[in-house]
Amino acid sequence: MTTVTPHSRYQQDIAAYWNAEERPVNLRLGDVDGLYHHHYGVGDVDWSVLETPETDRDQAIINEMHRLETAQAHLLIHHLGEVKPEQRILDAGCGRGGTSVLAHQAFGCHADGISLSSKQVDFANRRARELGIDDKVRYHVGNMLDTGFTPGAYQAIWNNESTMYVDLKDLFAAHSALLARGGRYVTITGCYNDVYGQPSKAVSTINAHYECNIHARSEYFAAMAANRLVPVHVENLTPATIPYWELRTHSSVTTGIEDAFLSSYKDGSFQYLLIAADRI
Ligand code: GPP
Ligand code: MG
Repeated sequence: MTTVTPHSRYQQDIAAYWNAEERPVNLRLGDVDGLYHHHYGVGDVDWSVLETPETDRDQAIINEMHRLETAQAHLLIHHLGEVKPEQRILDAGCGRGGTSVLAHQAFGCHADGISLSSKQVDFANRRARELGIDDKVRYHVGNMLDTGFTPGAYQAIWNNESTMYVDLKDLFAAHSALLARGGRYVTITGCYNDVYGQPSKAVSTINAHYECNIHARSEYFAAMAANRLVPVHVENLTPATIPYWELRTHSSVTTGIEDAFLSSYKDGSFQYLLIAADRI
């Protein structure tokens, strides 16, 4: 396994957390079609899956959850705009690599993924080899705040639920340096709602569960504005993700965090947000 020296003790802890992670909610969903995601789902649920005969019901629920997670990735990719086959894109906090595979398939372009977890990177590179796309899709063990990649080399960069592991000012400074002028940045993230106030008990529970630090919604826009990233589209995906979490409570792959998501989305303390921004 490749290793890097993370910059902080916290990053070492995060690498260890994701190196140890083998939750069925991620592996069994990925096994459906070989696309392994580390994010949640959006869109309407086909509730008829709950009427499936008992022997097949759990697999039907898992298939449906996976469909909604893949729909989330397609939504993010849609907001990357136009990417030409000769251009490069970067998946910051790539997990087991699912979003990069779909983005490469959408654009035919080069995709780099970066993660602190050598286990995730090895897994993702193995999948790219199996898919025969490893000449164009490469995953790297590294720190998204200090990638060592070529400045200005990327037409698009995204964080699919990975911003809660980094300081946003540092993150957007790094992305701004890597993006070409006119390039696109997209994140889908969970953020706490400034209108509610400070992080609620459920938001704190989510932080403890994933060893992350969910940012305020306002922090995103302040840190983007400070780093030449100008929002072109902002969408509150909270109503679109609640059905996914409700379906997840009916599955055999619950992790115990479902109620914290559902209660904080419903009491307004937490939001599932998409932000797309231009690098000016
Ligand atoms: C990853 O999803 C989740 C995170 C990286 C952090 C939390 C995200 C927020 C929006 C707060 P996963 O697919 O690994 O999680 P799970 O195992 O629960 O499905
Ligand atoms: Mg998951």
